Amino acid sequence: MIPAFKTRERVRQIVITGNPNSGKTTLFNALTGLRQKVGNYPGVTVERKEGHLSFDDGSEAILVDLPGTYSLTPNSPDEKVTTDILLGKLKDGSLPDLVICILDASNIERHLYLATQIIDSQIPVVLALNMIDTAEAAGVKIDTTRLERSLGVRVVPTIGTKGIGIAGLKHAIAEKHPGRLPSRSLNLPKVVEEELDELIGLLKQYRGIPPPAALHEAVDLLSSNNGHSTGHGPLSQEILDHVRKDRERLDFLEIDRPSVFVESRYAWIKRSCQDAITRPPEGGISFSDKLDRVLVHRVWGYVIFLTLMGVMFLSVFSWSAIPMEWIGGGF
Ligand SMILES: Nc1nc2c(ncn2[C@@H]2O[C@H](COP(=O)(O)OP(=O)(O)O)[C@@H](O)[C@H]2O)c(=O)[nH]1
Ligand SMILES: [Mg+2]
Repeated sequence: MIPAFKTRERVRQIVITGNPNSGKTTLFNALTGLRQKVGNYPGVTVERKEGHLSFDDGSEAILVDLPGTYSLTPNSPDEKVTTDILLGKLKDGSLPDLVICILDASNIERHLYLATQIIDSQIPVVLALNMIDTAEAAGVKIDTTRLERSLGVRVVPTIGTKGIGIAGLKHAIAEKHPGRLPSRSLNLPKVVEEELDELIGLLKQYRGIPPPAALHEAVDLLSSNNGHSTGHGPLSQEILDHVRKDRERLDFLEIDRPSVFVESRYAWIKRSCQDAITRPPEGGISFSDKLDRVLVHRVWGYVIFLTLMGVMFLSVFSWSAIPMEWIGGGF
C-alpha cells in the first residue's frame, strides 16, 4: 500500500471493498467528501481511487475504494487487485489496517460470502450494511446487534445515497479493532478440516505465506486440480506431493472438493443469519401480489369486475350526454 507518514505516527490505511454495486463508491464519497485522488495501480489499467478520512480527534486515515469482487478468488484484473491487497500478496507483504466491507442489505446472504472470507483472513473489519432502505421496502428486517454477535465484528446499517449511518460508520472505523483470533466461518466435514489445517501449516512453514493467504491458498489447492501457486511463487515438490495425496483421499471418500468449501460457507452464513434476519411471510408479498389477491378473489373479484363494467356502461350511455351537449353548443 502507499507509504504515508504524518509527523511521527503512521497514517492508517483503510480499504473499502464489497460486491459490485453494493454502494462502495457512494459510501467512499460520503466518507471522504471532495478530498480524492485518482490514479492507476502499478502495472495494470485499473483505476485507483484514494481519499482522506478525518476523525473528530483530528487524526486522519487514507481510504482506498477497491474494485468490487464477489469472492477472494479473482476472475478479472480488477478483482485480482482487490484480492492481492486483502490477502497480503503485495510485494512488500503489507496488509490494510482495516477493511470496510460494504454489503447490500437486501441481498445479505450472498454478500456475506465475501464478508466472511475477509473475516476469516483475520484483518480487522467493519461491515457496512448498506441499502437498508431497499431491504426494508422488501420487508426484510435485520437485527444488527444479533448479527454483530454471531459474526464477531462491527456491523453498521447505512443508506449511502441519503448519507444515513455515515457518522455511525465513522465511529466504528475510529474504534480500536483488535486482530481477530482464528475462527473460521466454515463448517467443514472433519476429514476436510484436518487436511486443510495440515496444508495451511505446510504453506506457512515452507513458504512464509501470511495467514490470510495461507488459508485461502490451501482451500484453492484442495478444491481445484491446479498445480500452480496462487501468487507466492512456485510450489515445492513436497507440497505438491502432499496436495496430490490429499486430493486422492478426498476423492476416494467421494467428497465433492469444488463445492464442499462453498456449500459449507453458505451453511455457516445461513445459521448465523437465522436469528438476525426476519423476512416477510410467504417469501414476501409485493404490491402486485396484494392487488392480485383482491382482484382475483372468488367473491370480491366478481363484485369489482361488475362495478367496473357498470361504470363503463354508465360512462358510455349517461355521462356522455354532458360532453355531447358541450360539443353541440359549440356549433
Ligand atoms: N436505494 C439505495 N441505493 C443506493 C444506496 N447506496 C448506493 N446506492 C445506489 O446503488 C448504485 C451503486 O452504487 P455504487 O456506489 O456505484 O456501487 P459500487 O459499485 O459498489 O461502487 C448507485 O446507483 C447508487 O446510487 C443505498 O443505501 N440505498
Ligand atoms: Mg464503485
